[in-house]
Amino acid sequence: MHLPEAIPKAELHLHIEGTLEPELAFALAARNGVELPYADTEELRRAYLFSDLQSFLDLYYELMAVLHTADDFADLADAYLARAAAQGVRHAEIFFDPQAHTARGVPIGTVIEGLGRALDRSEERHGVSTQLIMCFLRDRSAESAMETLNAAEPYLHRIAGVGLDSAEVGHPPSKFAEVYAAAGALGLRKVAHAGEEGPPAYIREALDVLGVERIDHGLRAMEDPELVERLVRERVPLTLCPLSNVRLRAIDVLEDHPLKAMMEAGLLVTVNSDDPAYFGGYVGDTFHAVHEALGLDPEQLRELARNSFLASFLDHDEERRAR
Ligand code: ES4
Ligand code: ZN
Repeated sequence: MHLPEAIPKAELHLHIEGTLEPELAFALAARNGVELPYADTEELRRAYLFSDLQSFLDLYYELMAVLHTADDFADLADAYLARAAAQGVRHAEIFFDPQAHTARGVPIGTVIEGLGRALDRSEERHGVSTQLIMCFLRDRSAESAMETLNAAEPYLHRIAGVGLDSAEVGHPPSKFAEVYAAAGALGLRKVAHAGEEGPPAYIREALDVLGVERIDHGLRAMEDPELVERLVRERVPLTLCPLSNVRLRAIDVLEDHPLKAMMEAGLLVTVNSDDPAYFGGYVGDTFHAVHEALGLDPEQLRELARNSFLASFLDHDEERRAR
């Protein structure tokens, strides 16, 4: 059998800002004259003791202060693509959080042009095809999301779809009904984080109110057998992130993760890295970890890899070529 790391796969749940390794954070801080409140990379790594989603997000947003120029975003994305390629990734659908940058005075065009520069040379340089998914921060207002969509209009040729991320509880999908309708009318694909910390009802809302084609995480679907039945029947893909769930304390230990039970229930699940710089591994490492912790057999690992292409935005011919 191939090593789990080496199986060709697609990554569908990856926040590009969550690939900022401490070494690159310090290098960009020096380049941009930004002072980080950590003495060195080791002290920064020691800060990665999260108790929940919010404690992670606080650090995630803080470290973004080092990202200023289009070159910074290009370097960030290029470093991710090199690591992903080394772990068998052939196709990546990459989230970015424009509001986290525009709120600090970095124009959305700088972000998209910088990321786009790395993505444009990714097939040639790394053998990885790419798409970009623009996420709205759900703990900001619906108006701010709509302003973000409007600001992105000159760059829509670079954007495949929209997503919804950040602090989930108290910010149900229905808050963003209008901006998702507008995104759909512009021809954008639609996904949303739901059921990471939020209840199964948020997964239903993402499907019924936002019309998403994929659920990011969807972990808490398992509390609701009727919802599981629907997700199986409608073949709704779930982009699971097992290492993230452990680091953010949604699950105590990887051995308790319901991934295998979800596969056995007939759900179309994929395995992804979420924020690999923070959660202890890229997607190949994640395949390796679930193989070890959950005893997935080689056929189940191949199923996860197959699912990742089936659940991607690639059409059938593109998907076959990427595999
Ligand atoms: C995120 Cl793990 C996770 N959940 C929600 N929003 C996010 N943004 C970056 N990582
Ligand atoms: Zn995520």
